[in-house]
Amino acid sequence: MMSKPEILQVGFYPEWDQVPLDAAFTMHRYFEAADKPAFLAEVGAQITGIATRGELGANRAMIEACPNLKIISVYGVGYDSVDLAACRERGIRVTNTPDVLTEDVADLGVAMMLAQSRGMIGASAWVRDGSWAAKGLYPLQHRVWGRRAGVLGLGRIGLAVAKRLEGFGMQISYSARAAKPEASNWAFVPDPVALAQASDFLFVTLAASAETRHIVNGAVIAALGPAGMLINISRAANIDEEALLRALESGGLGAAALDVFEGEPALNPRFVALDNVLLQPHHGSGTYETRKAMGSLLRENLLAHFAGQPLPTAVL
Ligand code: 8YV
Repeated sequence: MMSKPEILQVGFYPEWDQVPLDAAFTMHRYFEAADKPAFLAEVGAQITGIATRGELGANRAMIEACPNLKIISVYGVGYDSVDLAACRERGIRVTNTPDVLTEDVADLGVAMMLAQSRGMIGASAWVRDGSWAAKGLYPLQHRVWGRRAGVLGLGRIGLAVAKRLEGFGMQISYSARAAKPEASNWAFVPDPVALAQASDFLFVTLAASAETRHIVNGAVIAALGPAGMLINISRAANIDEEALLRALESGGLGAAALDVFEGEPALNPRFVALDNVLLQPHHGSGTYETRKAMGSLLRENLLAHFAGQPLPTAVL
């Protein structure tokens, strides 16, 4: 009987993924190892595949600890935490899980905008803690419909966000490498500062890379301004968090709704102290339906590779 391929499992997967993974592969649970460097030294030579998560990736040290590595399968659309240069040097395949999560991430981004603009988290507390009865009407908030939305990055998720915003009658502008034919109804504004100036709500939806690091800088944040809201459903690295915190603390930016943070799940405690920020735990794709689809695609890519078949969703 052929031995099962040896896979380095970087992070947790739910049981409905873990059971079929254990059936098809010998899974080495890196995330459970107390001494991770020692664990890699022990199992690295046996590893021919890595199963990771979008936010965890696979760095060069991990890749180099696995001299027989052939494929990295990412549970997530973002592969910015995978060292692609190290993979290219050795011809290591890389796959991700696009499309299956697009709509959920877009849903959450729009929900975050609505929840923060209409003060829904505070309003729920207002009812629950008796303030409604004791203090009367909840303070007025701000509408969303008909206002200006900017989408920074019109890939799969940005396009899904913009289509949702059309339903709110919003004036939509977007930034991308080039104008997109499918976006002819919206204004193409390539410069991020100009896009922020044209927006009340600015969605950050572009894939993270070395080129996009801190693309949302102090100038973009200032252009969005005291009445503006920044919504980030991409990666924290796309935003200069220090500039963002200063603007939120000083009133230079009206509000933010964030699903990702530098150092997550730990985040800068200054965010927690602010009442003009909606905080979400990197949950854009966090539904049963979507995570099950992501897990299936993660496995399909690994199974296809070891069967010598074309990879369903290859990045490299
Ligand atoms: C994933 C994400 O759910 O797709 C990505 O890149 O960041 C999320 O949608 C997360 O990485 C899974 O752990």
